[in-house]
Amino acid sequence: MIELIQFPWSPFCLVQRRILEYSGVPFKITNVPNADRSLVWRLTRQRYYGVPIIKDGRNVIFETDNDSQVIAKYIDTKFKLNLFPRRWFGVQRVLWCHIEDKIEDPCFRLNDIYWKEMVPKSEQVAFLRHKERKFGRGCIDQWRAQKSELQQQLTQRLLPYELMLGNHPYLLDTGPCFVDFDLWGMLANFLYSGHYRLPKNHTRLNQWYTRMSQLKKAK
Ligand SMILES: N[C@@H](CCC(=O)N[C@@H](CS)C(=O)NCC(=O)O)C(=O)O
Repeated sequence: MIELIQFPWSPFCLVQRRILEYSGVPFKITNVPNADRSLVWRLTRQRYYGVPIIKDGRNVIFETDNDSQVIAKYIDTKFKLNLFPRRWFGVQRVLWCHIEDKIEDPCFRLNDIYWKEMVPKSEQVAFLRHKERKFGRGCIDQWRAQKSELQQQLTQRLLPYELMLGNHPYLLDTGPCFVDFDLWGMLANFLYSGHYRLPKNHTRLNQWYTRMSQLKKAK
């Protein structure tokens, strides 16, 4: 059985979890502490410490660079999900770079404002240190102060996706592609704390999000 090694609010882990759920195959979730990647390090034979990774029997799958999508392509091929159709090869590549940079950025900052509600007490000091080492001292307080600007930024950056849903039920086509799951994961991270709603004006995106949250591959 495929094992997804993750932590629950990570946008990138949410993408892979949703793809696995969509596939309908049974899989196992193993959560690791945000600040302790020793399991990932061991499984990848000291080649990777990020999440997610997946383990499928003796195969351990992990990304080779920021935009590689090795895990999604592995699941897609194994379960014949058709999330990477040839005609959208180039367009998807452009879109996932935008989604995982411009969309992910305000999403994770807005969710991290509520970090104390997600991170177990025993892991809080390591979590805060990790964030402050990466984004500077007091970063989470700054994001809290910028909350409404970050929300406005997210609303603006989501407009192209709202427009894409004008002609078909998924971003590119009549069925879902990888970028649907990718965008879903970023937004699921934004909504994880339970303190936000998707921008009301983006009505198609709201409907699409609800649909994507439950979508199962037709048998
Ligand atoms: N492009 C990678 C990005 C994965 C990623 O950035 N994961 C974060 C957690 S959300 C991580 O583990 N970063 C390394 C760290 O926290 O030390 C993917 O799609 O999986």
